[in-house]
Amino acid sequence: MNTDVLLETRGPVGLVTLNRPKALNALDLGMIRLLQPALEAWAQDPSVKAVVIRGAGGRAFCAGGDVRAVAASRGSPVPEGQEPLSRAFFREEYRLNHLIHHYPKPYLALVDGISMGGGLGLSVHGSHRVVTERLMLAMPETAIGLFPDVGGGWFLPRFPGEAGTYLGLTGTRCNAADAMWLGYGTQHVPHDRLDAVVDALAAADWTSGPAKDVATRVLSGFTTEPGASPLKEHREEIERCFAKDRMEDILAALEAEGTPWAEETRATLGRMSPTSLKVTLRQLRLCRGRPYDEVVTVEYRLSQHTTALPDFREGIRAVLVDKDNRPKWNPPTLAEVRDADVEACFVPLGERELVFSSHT
Ligand code: QUE
Repeated sequence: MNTDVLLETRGPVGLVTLNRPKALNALDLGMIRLLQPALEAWAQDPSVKAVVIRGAGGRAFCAGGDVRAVAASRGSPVPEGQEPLSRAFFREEYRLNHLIHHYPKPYLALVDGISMGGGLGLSVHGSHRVVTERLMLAMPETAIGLFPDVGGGWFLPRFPGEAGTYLGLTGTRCNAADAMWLGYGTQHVPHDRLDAVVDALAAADWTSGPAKDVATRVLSGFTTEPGASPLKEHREEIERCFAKDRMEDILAALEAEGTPWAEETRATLGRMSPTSLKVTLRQLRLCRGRPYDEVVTVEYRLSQHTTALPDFREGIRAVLVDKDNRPKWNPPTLAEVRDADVEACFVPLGERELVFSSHT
């Protein structure tokens, strides 16, 4: 029996526990295949009033997608009659995110600890994101030759000003106060109150009003102040430097800024995949203000094209396999990444385009 996702009901609450703590609850295809039918069934079940999702182990909500397995599969031949993991994984992950995005009931993520990449896909699309003082939030994909997927093209441009551009390009880690300022967090609740939150949701009177309002009211009894956001303190510099449409212009603006923050940011960008940076900036500009379903179509194309490029396997090697954190990017500099190489990542996939049926 696969116990990587625990599913139970607590009265009117469908409770999901991501249960791969050794891998920081990173989402693999098996977990997606447990989650999708359970969430579909709860959406239809009138006795379930809300869904709560959390991570086991106390360190992470979800560290991302199982990009390591995808990278490994990119390097080996696909058995006859089978589909490559890179195709199945991203398609099913996007289908799950789509279900959550359009979920007909309150969907509450208790985001306690690490939440990166695919972890945002399992949380940002729901109705409530309860964050705790242990939150560590990031979209770090440019460090592994990828791009901010799972709807990054949709939610990053909705963060204040250019904060999403900054976070998507640099992979900067945010704390709970940052997450509340961004609008990712909807409630800040102390870590040691989360079990009580689940109990209160299970005991709530769901007939007293619209389910979303009931959930909000229950949570309001647990909220605390998150403190000042370090990210917010840099919002003016972020505006000045990241409201550009070309990576070269962002780097020039950071250089002109000349502050320690700007120098550190420039150094961070210098470690990321140059191809990823250019693809990500183009993604964020192209998708800004577009409806979610359109953004996801673009991102699925990006997932298929970018995982075939050398930087993806090299990024996984450097960050997750050998952990030397010394990736050799190809091409190695922004100047060598041609516009045509960037555009090639956005090309439609013909008969393999992502399509959603009306109820998924
Ligand atoms: C960028 C990413 C991921 C990452 C690191 C990055 C990612 C991901 C993981 C991860 C971390 C710990 C694990 C694991 C995976 O790290 O998507 O299985 O135990 O899943 O810089 O996109």
